[in-house]
Amino acid sequence: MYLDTIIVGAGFSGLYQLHKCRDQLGLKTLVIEEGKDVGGTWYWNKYPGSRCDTESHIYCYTFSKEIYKNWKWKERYPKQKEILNYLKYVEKKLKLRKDIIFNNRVISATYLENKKLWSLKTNKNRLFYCRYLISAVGSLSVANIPNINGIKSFKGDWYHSGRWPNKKISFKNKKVAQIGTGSTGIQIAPVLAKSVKSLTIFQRTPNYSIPARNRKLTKSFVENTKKNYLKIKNLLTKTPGGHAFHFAKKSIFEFNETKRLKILDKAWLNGGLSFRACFSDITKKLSANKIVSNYIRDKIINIVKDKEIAKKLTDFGHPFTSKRPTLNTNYFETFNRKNVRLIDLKTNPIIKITKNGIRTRKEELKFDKIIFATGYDALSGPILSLNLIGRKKIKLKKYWKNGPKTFLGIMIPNFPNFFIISGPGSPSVLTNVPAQIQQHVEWISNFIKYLEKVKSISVEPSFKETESWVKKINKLAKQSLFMKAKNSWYKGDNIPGKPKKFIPYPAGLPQYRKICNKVQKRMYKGFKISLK
Ligand code: N01
Repeated sequence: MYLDTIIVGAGFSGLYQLHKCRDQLGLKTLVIEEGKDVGGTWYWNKYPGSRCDTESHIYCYTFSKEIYKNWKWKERYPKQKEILNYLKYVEKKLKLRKDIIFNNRVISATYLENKKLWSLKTNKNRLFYCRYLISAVGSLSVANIPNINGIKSFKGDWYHSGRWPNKKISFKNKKVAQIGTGSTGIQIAPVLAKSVKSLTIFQRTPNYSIPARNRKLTKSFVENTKKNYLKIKNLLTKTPGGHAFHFAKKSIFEFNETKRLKILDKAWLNGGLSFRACFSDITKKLSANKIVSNYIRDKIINIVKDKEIAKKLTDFGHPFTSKRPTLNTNYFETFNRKNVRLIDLKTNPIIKITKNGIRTRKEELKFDKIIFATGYDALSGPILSLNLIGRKKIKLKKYWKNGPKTFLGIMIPNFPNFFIISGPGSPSVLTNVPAQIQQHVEWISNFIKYLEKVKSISVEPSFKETESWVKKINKLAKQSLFMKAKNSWYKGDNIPGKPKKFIPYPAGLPQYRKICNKVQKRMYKGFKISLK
């Protein structure tokens, strides 16, 4: 099957990109999706307690006033099901389904230099050809399932949060093990704890977490967001993370202790990701960060009744926000329940998974079910899973051997006409992802429009620009607090053998947008465009 454009993935990015390519650029476009339906992340992440920790009125598309105004969010943070329904609504509204094929995973993509086409193969042995190939596979779609000895011998069921089965799973009265305490684990535990017989949480690194303070949205709030559609849309282009909050202008050091505490208490009570923005320097300056990190530690210690457990939950060893900040609803309170236990993997590591459960250094534990909330081979993993072979038979795996290299996070030398939405080298996971996705889809679409106009047969970035983009990211990362975390998936530390390089662009969405716009204005300087 021959197409102008193939998009891989039918989540937030793939759906919008299909609309742009098909309906605005007039290209014959197809989306190939592994799942049975649209949704991407929100199709796969059906684990108990799954919801977004960005606020609903901004965790959505803003490109269409009509779509924005016609959808009513119910809660401050939308549940997985609600986001999935939203994406299905958008898909229906834009009549996208007819150009999506489901249940097909792209297993290889090879550039045919003589034909100037990409050839794609799926796991169902279907073959496709296209001129433009766009990755909309997301940043967090390749599950990290730790290679723990004995997993095959386990008689019970096990699941990864990001590959949750499509059927209903009952945990009622079961003995459950949960490995991992990142954003996902912190969401799962309080929900599961209510119905299981016992929940044993295996923690490798304690995590800072801010109260989410979820609530039902009032009618007037919802009406207000719709009235202020343009204002909100505009605001999301101005804030560093594409969120609806600005960072405070003043440093924490401009206040005395009493005033500081008052500001922190107010932000804590409000909850949400904006907590980190209540002073200008929490995410930037170690001395400011320390004060806030200690504040959070004290809050947690106050919640958890058992002081030994509280200590284990707060033995952080990294600054707040140097790893992905998480939100919680009663996560720390969960450890006050009689049926919940914390295992600190630092002092009591897992030796193996057995027929009946998990053996740690200190004991043998029996479980009916194991949940891996162990995260992802982030950003580069999903792109590498496409098994791309570019010009001169160059394998992407080889070119990225020492870490992902892209220009603007969008294109790779020797991989012509291949575009990435929210890929390595773009702000992606450091932002409110739909905001970044829209910026990328619009930029890529403008680029393709230009390429069509000038009758380009192929385009790729120069090595020089690509190398200098990678250097720029490394330099920016070095100046940031992100590098103060010993182990973080932002730097690939969670995957054995993965190059330890900071992956996303860390200087914020407005700065990144500015650079992209400049490249566009300068007729795509940094890209080599070959004409017919
Ligand atoms: O994954 P994580 P996640 N043995 O990598 C531990 C998005 N998200 O799924 O910190 C034992 O953050 C690991 O320990 P450590 C969001 O961007 C969004 O929770 O590496 N433990 C950690 O505790 C988020 O950041 C929403 O030492 C192991 C945990 O598993 C991203 O997804 C909701 C281990 C993994 O945490 C990923 O979050 C949920 C091992 N071998 C998620 N390997 C929204 O609301 C790893 N761990 C939008």
